[in-house]
Amino acid sequence: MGTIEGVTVPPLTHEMKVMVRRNYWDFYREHAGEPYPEHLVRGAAKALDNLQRVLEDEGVTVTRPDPVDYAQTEFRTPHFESTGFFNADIRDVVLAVGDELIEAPMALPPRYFEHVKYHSLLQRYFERGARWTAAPKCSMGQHMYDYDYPDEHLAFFRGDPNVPDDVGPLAGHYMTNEAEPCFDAADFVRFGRDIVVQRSQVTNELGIKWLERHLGSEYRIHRARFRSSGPVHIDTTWVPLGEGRVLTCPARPCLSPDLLDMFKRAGWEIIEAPEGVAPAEFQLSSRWLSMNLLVLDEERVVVDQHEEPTIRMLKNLGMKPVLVDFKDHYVFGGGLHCATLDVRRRGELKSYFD
Ligand code: ABU
Repeated sequence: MGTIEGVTVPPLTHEMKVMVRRNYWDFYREHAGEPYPEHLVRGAAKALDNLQRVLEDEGVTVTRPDPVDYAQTEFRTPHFESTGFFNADIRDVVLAVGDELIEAPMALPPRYFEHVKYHSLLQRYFERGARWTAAPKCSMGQHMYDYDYPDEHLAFFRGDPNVPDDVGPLAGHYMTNEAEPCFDAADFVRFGRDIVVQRSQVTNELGIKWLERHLGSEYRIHRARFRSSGPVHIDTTWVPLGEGRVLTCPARPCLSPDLLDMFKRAGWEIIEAPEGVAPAEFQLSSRWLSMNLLVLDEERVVVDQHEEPTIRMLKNLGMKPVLVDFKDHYVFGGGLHCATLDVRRRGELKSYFD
């Protein structure tokens, strides 16, 4: 699980606009480099502690990064200068595939050094037998981003259904180009030996190819498209609920017939997630954090205790919702899946889609 202490408001550069909802752009312009308001950090830290307690009560071993004072995080590379880091979402930074932990190259400058926060934790896993890999870090130089990408298209937030088909990612046009491989780990979702990925504002085709070639024939990568005007991270769009069931976001329907066929042929049920209850339009995420669930096993799913419609859906499916008060973490853009990384699970590695 991640930690939130020390989060700093990132500068609102052109590329950061894919992360931040338009009505917060002025806040980010005014407060770049400053700590986020203390009451927000305190609330999110408490939500994370709630989650840790609930997971431990369910018998999950939870490890968290050592506390590090990142309050002073200005940095400069030969290609850019920035401040970092702005959330607790380890899911974006590290991909766990089998016994391998892969540091994602990331795509946004404030996240360049985010892996450092997890370094000693990853080293401890390495010492206990995990394979530890870092994907080639991209430079995050200006040549990687499309500076002609219009602000008004960057302002179409993830899953806004009113966006016409001929703009932005809906027309195959992204803010990141293909100059260097980049990806955030949260654009990949694992189904045993099959991994579904979306080309997003922070994951490009070269990044996907890097992972595909790196993992080799043991895993199959499936590229998928969803109707989203600003895709960033797949874990509020296509979310496994255990063997045979996947949740789909009604605001971001799947546009890949091959993927739908693959799931249907294997007998998987594709279930529309209910609307979330939180009225807020979070500054760093869509309102679909309600479906950003943490599945513990075939029966138990961790879900925010306020998300009544989702809780009802899980019960109707015969699953056991494990409730946690996590809503105060949403402001930093991360739900239960984002803030966690399941590193070790019982069971066998399966192929579901032969
Ligand atoms: N980090 C997950 C956010 C995805 C979304 O905004 O829907």
